[in-house]
Amino acid sequence: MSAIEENATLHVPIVYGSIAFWLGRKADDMHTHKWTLYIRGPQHENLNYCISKVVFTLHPSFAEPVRELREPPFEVTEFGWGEFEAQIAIHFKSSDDKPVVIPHVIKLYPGDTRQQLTTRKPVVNEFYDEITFTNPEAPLRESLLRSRTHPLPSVESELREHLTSVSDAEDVQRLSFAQSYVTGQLESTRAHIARLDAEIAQLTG
Ligand code: SLL
Repeated sequence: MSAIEENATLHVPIVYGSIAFWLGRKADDMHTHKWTLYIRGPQHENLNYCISKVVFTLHPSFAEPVRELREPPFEVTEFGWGEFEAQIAIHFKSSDDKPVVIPHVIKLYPGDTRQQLTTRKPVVNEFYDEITFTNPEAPLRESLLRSRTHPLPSVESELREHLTSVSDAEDVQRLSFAQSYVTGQLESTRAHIARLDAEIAQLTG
């Protein structure tokens, strides 16, 4: 084992958030929205190689507000009427890593108040983050290192169609495509200017 591996800091990218559907005509006073609070892999990959359980704490107005999930999908779906701040506690498959607690506001309404409520477009309030493991124990370290080179199984969830895959690779591809488009446009504009300059020179010369 190399010295670098012994002192390894390993990062696991995660995405957490909430997605809320307005119920429209099916809404009543206590149930205006159906929402889901979740933590997931950025590309919907299964995170159970490092996460042992996720504990979601909801507003006390919900029956049994503390919900514990030991298997993915790590999500809780409820019907409700109000926005509130929930807690997501992530527990890890290692004895020395303390749970990470993330507060998260379940948003039901679009930020832009001029936007009409619609049952078609859910309100997604989602964040990308990274869990850092410093010198993880051998079994966890091995699974973390393995996850870098071996594709992880993915998790099926009804929400998948509404939640995009978040990946650096896609961003890099999009940016390099944009860059080559801009370069192409610059070149053709330069050529156009050169042609016009030549025409002007002919007409005036
Ligand atoms: C508010 N801070 O006062 C918020 C609290 C609580 C939302 C929102 C319960 C639903 C149910 C529910 O939606 N609670 O009891 O079925 O506006």
